[in-house]
Amino acid sequence: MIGRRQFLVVGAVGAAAGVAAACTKAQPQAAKSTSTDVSLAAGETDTDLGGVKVHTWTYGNQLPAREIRLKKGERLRAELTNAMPQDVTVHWHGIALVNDMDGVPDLTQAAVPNGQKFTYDFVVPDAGTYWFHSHVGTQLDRGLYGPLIIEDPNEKVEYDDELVVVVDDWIDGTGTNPDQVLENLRKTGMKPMSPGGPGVTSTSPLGEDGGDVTYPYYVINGRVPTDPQVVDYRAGQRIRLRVINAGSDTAFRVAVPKTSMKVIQTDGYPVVPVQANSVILGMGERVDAIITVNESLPVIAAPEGKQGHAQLNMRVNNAPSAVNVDDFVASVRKEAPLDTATLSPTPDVTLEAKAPDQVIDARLSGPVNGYTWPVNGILYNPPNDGVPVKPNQRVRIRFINESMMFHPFHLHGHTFQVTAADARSREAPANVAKARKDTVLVPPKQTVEVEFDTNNPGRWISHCHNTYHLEAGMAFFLEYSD
Ligand SMILES: [Cu+2]
Repeated sequence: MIGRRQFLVVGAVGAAAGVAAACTKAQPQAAKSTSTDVSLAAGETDTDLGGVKVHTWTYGNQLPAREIRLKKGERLRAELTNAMPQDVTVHWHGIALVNDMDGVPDLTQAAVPNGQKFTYDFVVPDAGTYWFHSHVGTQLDRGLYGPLIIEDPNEKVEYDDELVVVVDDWIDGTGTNPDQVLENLRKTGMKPMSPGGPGVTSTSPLGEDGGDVTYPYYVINGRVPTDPQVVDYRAGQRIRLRVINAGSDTAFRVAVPKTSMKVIQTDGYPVVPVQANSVILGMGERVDAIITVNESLPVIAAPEGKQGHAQLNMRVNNAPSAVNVDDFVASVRKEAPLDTATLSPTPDVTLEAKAPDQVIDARLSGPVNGYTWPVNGILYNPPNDGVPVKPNQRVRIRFINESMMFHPFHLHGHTFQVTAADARSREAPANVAKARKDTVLVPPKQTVEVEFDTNNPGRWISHCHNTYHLEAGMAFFLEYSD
């Protein structure tokens, strides 16, 4: 077992190396990498979701937070300030960064109290669609999130424009808030939602339980479907959708009427392209897909196992859309969606096949003892109970879901390869490598196996990306030094 002090040393060395390798934007010619400076002011704000006014917490008074975009290999410096009544952090979801910049309270840093600041400073090694969000308490179910897009100047993907689509389930400021939601779940130990709601269909790969929370709204880029964001395009434009599920308790099926999506990436990593009519995304997952827009059409996200939908409108020639959205949502629910875990990685990101040096079983269960969600019978207890691994080894994690609810499981600091996904293996043979991902859907009563190489020392949390399950203990962490 490695002590806390050693980990702080590891982190400090990594950060110092990052500083030495980078310089500021003012003198880019002198450096291997340029840097981008942003400020993230966490605070309370009044936000208009499109006729629905809510008081919530955001970074920079904006929902989602202003997009951060930089190039692969560049350095990001983000100064977080806190004007909120709770401590806060920023986690950079999916980025293989130095451990002490990972934003996990009690594991990689002390959360930042009201009136204090913390500067995140790290190099982004990999291109793709990522995002950032608070990792404290139930704050992800407020408005503390935003897109993080890393471009690869050498990427060979053709499109004319891109559209970042951040999907979320919304309850904060609607007469309750996420802390009260969690308190109610703990009090009742039961879910307020009856199983088998109208959103449940026989095509659901996630079973009959859509989640623990009933949300009044679903939003895309902070707007409800009755007054959605509108983006103008010319007929025939090829649009790269970068879809991010920033929800806390909701998986979404994403689809565009009359349109086949060419799926090219998931969780920032390229896949062998496939065409899909709809893609299911668990909380924390992302998908990049290219579509051609020939007429005004909505982008739709249908919450799995729940009623309603989220929407964004793509407009061509200022024309209204002819699509009946309710009919389209119903049709999307009838057809099996693409699960990104079944995709094949491109050869350049496929892990070399080798036997694992270590296998870690993570048995997921709950709710037990009221409202707790343990892993291997243990509730997350940082910085205790870390799982030791060794550097430069192949590690396999088997996520064994013994519960009746789906869990999108996320590993920080690494992008694993899905190697087996139970029922879904029928679609892609078990011995064929599947997508590189940092978050994977683990359906009820199924086992999903992932593998990765221990090439980024530190203390890395692995957790369910359901905000309430994480707060109720569904996490563990790996630890290693180099
Ligand atoms: Cu979960």
